[in-house]
Amino acid sequence: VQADTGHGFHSGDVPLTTMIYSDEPNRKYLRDPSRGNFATYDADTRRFYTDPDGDWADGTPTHPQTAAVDVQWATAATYDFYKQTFGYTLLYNSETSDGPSTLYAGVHEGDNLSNAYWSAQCHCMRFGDGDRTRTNSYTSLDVVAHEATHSVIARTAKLAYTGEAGGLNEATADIAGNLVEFFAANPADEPDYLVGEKVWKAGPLRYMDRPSRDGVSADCWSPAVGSLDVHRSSGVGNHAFYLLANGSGTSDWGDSPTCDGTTVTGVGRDTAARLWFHALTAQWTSATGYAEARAGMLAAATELYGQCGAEYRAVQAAWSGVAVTG
Ligand code: ASN
Ligand code: ZN
Repeated sequence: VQADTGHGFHSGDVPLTTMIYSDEPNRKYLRDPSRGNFATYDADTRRFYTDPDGDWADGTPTHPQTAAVDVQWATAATYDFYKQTFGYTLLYNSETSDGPSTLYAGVHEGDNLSNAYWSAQCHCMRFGDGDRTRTNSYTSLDVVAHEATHSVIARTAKLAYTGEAGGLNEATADIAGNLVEFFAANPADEPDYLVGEKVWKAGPLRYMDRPSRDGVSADCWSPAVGSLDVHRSSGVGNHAFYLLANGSGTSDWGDSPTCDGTTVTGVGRDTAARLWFHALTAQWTSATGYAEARAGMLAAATELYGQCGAEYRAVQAAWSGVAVTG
């Protein structure tokens, strides 16, 4: 196990755990044996990244290793977040219905691609470089943690990717992306309840405090929400999480209002995270929509904190605050 340094574009100067194979003593591989052997490859050449001296990339988007440093570091942070916060191990080496699989990440995907995704088929993540004019490389911490979280969802609630379950799926990925930002506390990437703020130059891709700030996402549940794109119906879940963690009227950027005009008192980010993750792993199923999300999280609150305590009532208030009533 090697302790190296990388120079990322979004992440800045970061530590990297890498390895050397005994039959190739003169090069290091961007592969982390301390975290399930997670590794990053070049989507064009399909080769894993190697380096002669362990000083990786130079922080510029033109150096081929730079995006790989961002992703490798961000995936390590995501791994540590899940392990330390929930005792959950991201199964990079795991059995799927197709046999053993490892969650690898490909960078420089496509041609100036302004997107990133997780694929159930390859059980891998892929990251585009952005067009460099309107977008940067899609390798920021919140984006990487978002994509890795799709693999967590696929192993737990298995939320569908359409309708309200799809919105809840996307919200879960956005929430985790932000929780990992808070966890990593990287001075190069301040935590903020914004999604993809380092990726799209004109502003964040999405806002959790008041999702409609992007002009298209939903703040509040309505019967129409289930027919929106999953990245827009996610607003209901993102907003509920924001209210649960922080309460209403707390945003620096707007006033984070509730949909029913009530005041919500937050339980704090750590408790909100614990409630959400417990609902995801123990209550929700593939067909869970927003009403079932509320019911499942109330059950989680009872399991974790007892019946009708402060946490239970905060969960009620947060979901009611986004117009998901019991
Ligand atoms: N970046 C998107 C996501 O992970 C890609 C997609 O539309 N599935 O949600
Ligand atoms: Zn997603």
